Amino acid sequence: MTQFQTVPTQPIEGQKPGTSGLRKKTRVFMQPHYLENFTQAIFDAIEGVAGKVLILGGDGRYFNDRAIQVILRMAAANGAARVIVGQGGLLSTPAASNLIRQRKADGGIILSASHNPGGIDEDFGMKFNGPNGGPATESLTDRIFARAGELTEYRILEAHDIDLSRPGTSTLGEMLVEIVDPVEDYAALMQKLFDFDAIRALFAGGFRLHFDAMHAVTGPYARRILQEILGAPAGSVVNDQPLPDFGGGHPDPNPIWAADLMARMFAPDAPDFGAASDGDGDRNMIVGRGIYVTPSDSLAVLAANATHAPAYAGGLAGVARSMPTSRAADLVAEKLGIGIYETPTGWKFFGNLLDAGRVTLCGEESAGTGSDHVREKDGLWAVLLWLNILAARGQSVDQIMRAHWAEYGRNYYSRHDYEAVPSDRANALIDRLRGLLSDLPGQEFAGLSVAEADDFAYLDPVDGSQSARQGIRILFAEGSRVVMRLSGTGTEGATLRVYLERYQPASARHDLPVEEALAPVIAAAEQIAQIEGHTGRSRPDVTT
Ligand code: VG1
Ligand code: CO
Repeated sequence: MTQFQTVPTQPIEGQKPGTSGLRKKTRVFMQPHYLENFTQAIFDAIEGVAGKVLILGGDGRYFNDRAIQVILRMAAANGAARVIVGQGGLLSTPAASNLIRQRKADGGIILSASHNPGGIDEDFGMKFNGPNGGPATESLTDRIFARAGELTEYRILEAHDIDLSRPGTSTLGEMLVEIVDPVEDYAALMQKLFDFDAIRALFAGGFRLHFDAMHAVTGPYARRILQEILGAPAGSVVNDQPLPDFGGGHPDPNPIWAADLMARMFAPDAPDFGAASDGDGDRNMIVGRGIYVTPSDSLAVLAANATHAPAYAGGLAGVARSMPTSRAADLVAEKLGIGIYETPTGWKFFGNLLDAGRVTLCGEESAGTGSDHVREKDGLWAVLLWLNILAARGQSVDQIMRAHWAEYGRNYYSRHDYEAVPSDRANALIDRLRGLLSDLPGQEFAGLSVAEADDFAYLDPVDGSQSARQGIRILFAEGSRVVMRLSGTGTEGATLRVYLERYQPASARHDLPVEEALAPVIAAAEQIAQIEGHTGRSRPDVTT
């Protein structure tokens, strides 16, 4: 027999969603009432879930399975009509976004700390997406946080665990629980967007792919779509078994954490195309034989070539990029005569632009790219669009990049991360910069003169909402730029991100090592921000 319970609780400090949901150490999430409080706060902030349909799944990290059982029991006790769960508790973030839209659900809960490592001593996370399939807007996350701060009780059902291992429908109290294949609907969507015949022909012609799923959620998706449907040979997708600790690695697709992939792609017998994805499947990394494509460049190339894919054959409405992302995409948008939007970091800011039909493609420097097909960034989608373009153009990644730079110029780009810096020191660095902003224009640092400096503020052109203090921008007269902000996804101290960009129009100078091309910008950033003085570190912990 099932029994509803109202459990007395009290607010737990710090349940404030960051750039992408609430992220904490797994052990914090496992504390009594922690998950329950936050879940109830979400339900209350959306005015309850009575009679509603929700999507639920996660990236398979440690505690994913337990959290799903708890959330199901709470949804039932709160009167939800139906919860649709990915088999085995798995759903990639873009697949969850798609399911919300396909099934016209009222929203969804995605369990993931994305690119952060998993395990009992690592990170766990939880995000809520609304009926458009996109991340909760800032006003909603503010409401969730406010609700979490005043909670006195939550509702839960006493019941046995639901078997998540087989597709089918069962009941939990009055609520229906529907277990679905996590890949099926997503694969069908991809088939609609791209020229699968052309990609199939590419593989049939001997084109070699190496996709590293990093033991995260994309494994089953990549195996089904790339190998089973598109015919890439078995073994093209590696590390395709999702593991609770991602095999001990960081499921973060960049040259540092996907070092194996980089080594493979720079070896003499390298495959034609390499790619990787992150914990929850929304990020992508693109590598050609002997050439790494920065996410900022990738966005620009995809924008310039999207019409090769059936879904975008009619052209793009516009392009949006997060502020720290390089301005390579701006040059493409300008040439195409379409809109270009600059938003704060985090996918939630793209939702309104996509919903309003103002943009078709969006991207972030952190390896996130996506389109209006869902309301999240989408790792495998980016890989498929690249494959579609490669098939259509019949050129290598290297040839495509060189031609792109020759046409538009090259935006050399790098991000330097200083991780787990004591929060007071990181805040002091940013506060000091804020104080300097008005004096910077006209001053010279490492041979670069400052043209403009500000703390980025965003006015959403669709709903008029405002978001201030989104990152320090320093623009130099030569078209170079430094951006500095603190991460909103870490779980330990503060992470200072320093984004460095330098524009080089001349083809003869498109072959420089990135660090060399950026040297003056790196020196100027240090002189202006006194990074070593504040953090005590003479070099970044991670450079991507
Ligand atoms: C980081 C990235 C940001 C991305 C966010 C979520 O945020 O910089 O571009 O949207 O992670 O991505 P922050 O605040 O740490 O810089 V994911 O793949 O973690 O959902
Ligand atoms: Co992610």
